[in-house]
Formats: sequence, structure tokens, C-alpha cells
Amino acid sequence: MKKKVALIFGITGQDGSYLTEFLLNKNYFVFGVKRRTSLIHTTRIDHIYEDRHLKPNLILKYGDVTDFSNVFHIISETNPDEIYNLAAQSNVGVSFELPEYTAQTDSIGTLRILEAIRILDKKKKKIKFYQASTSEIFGNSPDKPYSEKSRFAPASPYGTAKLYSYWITKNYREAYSIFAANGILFNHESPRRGENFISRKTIIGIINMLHGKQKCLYLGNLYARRDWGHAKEFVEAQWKILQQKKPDDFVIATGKNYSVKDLVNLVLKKVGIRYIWKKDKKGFEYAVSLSDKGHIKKSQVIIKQDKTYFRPNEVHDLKGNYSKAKRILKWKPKVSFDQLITEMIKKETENHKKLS
Ligand code: NAP
Ligand code: G4F
Repeated sequence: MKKKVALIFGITGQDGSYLTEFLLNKNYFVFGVKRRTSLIHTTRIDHIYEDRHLKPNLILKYGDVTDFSNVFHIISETNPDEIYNLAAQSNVGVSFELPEYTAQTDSIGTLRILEAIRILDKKKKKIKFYQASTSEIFGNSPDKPYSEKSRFAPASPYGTAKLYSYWITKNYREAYSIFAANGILFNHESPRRGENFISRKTIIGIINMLHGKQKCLYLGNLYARRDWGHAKEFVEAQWKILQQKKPDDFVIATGKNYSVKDLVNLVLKKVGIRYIWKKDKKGFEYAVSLSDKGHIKKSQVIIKQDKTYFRPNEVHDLKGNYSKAKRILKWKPKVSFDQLITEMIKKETENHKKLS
């Protein structure tokens, strides 16, 4: 049987790497789009990279979703059955500093891919398109827990840009009968998570402190709540969304949420640090160690809130209702928050040993 061809925009990211592994295991031929950068940064996929001079099932192409001619030519040359648009400036905090770039990538980038599909696939209707939508489109909407029927109220340039992409994906599905679907994914983490997202930042910071490489971990809002799942099982849902008879939109979540402080407390507990939370005169919280542990000394301030890490606007409480995905996709999360954090700590500890 002829191999299915998948094209992944954002292959070098967390989800891109897990999705590539998943699709190669399903015997797909995978094309991935990587950006040109001054240093090669394919670390998340180096273990699956295949030399294009041999008989590869994975080929990387240079590209950028801010460049229409590039997007158009890549889709035309690769002739994919499925396109996964995971490419994005994906950091919510950074989107306040780079609002226009975030819109170019996270909104118009999606439009560029859809336009290329519309022009190239007019008659065949072969290409299926997956859009990496996000719980950030719900923002601070009152309709909790969030499902496909909840109203949207994004609270950042990122969330707003992603809401455009959600709608344009729906519009192209309805206007041109393109198989275009949104996966509205809640937070998902893994040992491959970017270093400046809260889960990985907290774990790296605490392990660094235990080894004397960092004195204190500075954080922002400790009271936001997130529904955290494992990236590896969330990419399976992305694939399942494209295997349906009809294109549709699905919430992918765990249905449970925790605060940032719960996350920090869990990591500290798991690595065996004893500490107490206090508040300074300005109301900023900090944690002080109660005994020596590794390079951490008794009475050391190990965690401190810093206003640099507070956002101009915050999404306070995200929790998803994934019952539609459970019913139609037969998908449900299996990895608990505790298991996810345990796996991330283990991997970070190994990374640390390799480096030292
Ligand atoms: P990630 O690790 O930040 O990966 C993003 C990918 O997009 C990287 O490969 C990045 O390339 C690429 N990219 C960025 N700008 C691009 C551009 N202009 N043109 C082409 N590629 C570009 O994000 P992730 O966690 O894997 O998430 C994947 C997607 O799901 C993103 O769209 C994100 O917004 C969305 N999402 C994520 C979550 C989550 O909790 N992880 C939840 C909901 C939705 P570089 O490696 O060169 O930077
Ligand atoms: O880990 P975060 O940066 O993830 P955030 O903002 O929820 O966004 C992630 O999930 C979205 C899905 O809901 C994706 F669409 C998006 O691409 C990304 O993957 O922050 C989580 C929470 C926030 O409330 C933030 O204010 O942690 C809080 N936080 C507190 N201190 C911090 C910090 N976040 C970061 N990154 N760094 C801090 O020092």
C-alpha cells in the first residue's frame, strides 16, 4: 500500500517531535519544515533524523510560515495527504512583547497554508489540515470547564492570534469544503518542553539549585490554574482528528487542573526539599529552605516572585471538558499530573548528569 505523506510545520518543536515519531511508527512518509537559524536546533528530532541520501522516511525542508511563496512551494512539492500546522510563536508571555510577529506567525501563517491548500488542492480535495488551536482562545470566558461550545475571551496577543486561526480554519472548511480541523489543546508538557514554560523552568531551576548552579528561582503569578497533560498522548489526538470522516473541532484536555503553586510544591516535595512560604512587605511570596539539601543551605531563599514574570493580562483558570473527544475520537488521557512531573524531573536529572 502507498505510504501516506504528512507535512509538519513546526517539526522542531515539542509536539512536532512526538508527532513525527508517532507518524513514522504508523509508516507515514514525513516532511518537516524547519526554520533557518544561525545555529542548528534540531535537537528534539536528531534521534529520528534520517540521511536524505539513504532511503529516508523523514525529510526536512527549510521554511517559514511568514513567507507565502515558501509555504506554497513546499505544499506543492511534497503533495501531502495530511498537513499539521504546529508552527507558532507559542509563548503567551512573549506575545505581549512581540504582538505583531505573533500575529504574522500564529494568524496569517495559518491563512497562508489554507490559501495554498485552496489553490493547489481545488479539485482533488485530498489534503487534510490540522490547526494547533489552544485553550488560550477561551481566556477568561465564564463558561467553565471549557468545551467546544464555550464562548471565547482570549486575554493575550497569542490567544487573540490563535482565535483568528481557529475561525479561518472553520471558514475555509465551510466556504471551500476543505478538510480543515482545529484541535483545541490545553497545556501539555514533557521532558521536551521549551525551557521557559513554567513546568520545565521550575524543574530546571530547582535541579540547578540542588547542584549549586543557581541560587534562586524567580517566578510570576503562582495562582493561575492550568489543565496539564502529557504531549506524547496529545499528539495522538491530533492524528485521530484527521482520521475522522468529517472535519470537526475537538477539545483535548485532562479535565483536571492545578495552580502554578501546586506545581512548584510538587516539584520541591519530589526532590526532597523542606521549605516554608512567606510574604514580603509588597505582598510578593517567597520560599525559604528549612534544612540543607544538596547545595541548598538552610534559610536560603529558593523561590521568589518577581514582577518581570507577571503578564500584563492573565488567564486565571483553564480546565477542559474532553467528552466529545472521548466519544468520537475514543481518546482519553492516561498520564496523571504526578506521573508527568515525575518523568520530567527524572529526565532533567539525567540531562544534568550528562552535562556535568
Ligand atoms: P513549540 O515547542 O514552541 O514549537 C513551535 C514550533 O513552531 C517550532 O518548531 C518552531 O520552530 C516553529 N515555528 C515558530 N515560528 C515559526 C515560523 N514563523 N515559521 C515556521 N515555524 C515556526 O510549541 P509546542 O508546544 O510544540 O506547540 C505546538 C503548537 O501547538 C503551537 O502552535 C502551539 O501554539 C500550540 N499549542 C501548544 C500547547 C502546549 O501546551 N504545548 C497547547 C495548545 C496549543 P523553532 O524550533 O525554530 O522555534
Ligand atoms: O507555562 P506557561 O508559560 O504556559 P501558558 O501561558 O499557559 O501557555 C501554554 O499553554 C497554552 C495552552 O493553554 C498554549 F497555547 C501555549 O502555547 C503554551 O504552550 O504559563 C503557565 C502559567 C501562566 O499563568 C503564567 O503566568 O504559569 C504562570 N507563570 C508564573 N510564573 C509563569 C511564570 N509562566 C512562565 N512561562 N514563566 C514564569 O516564570
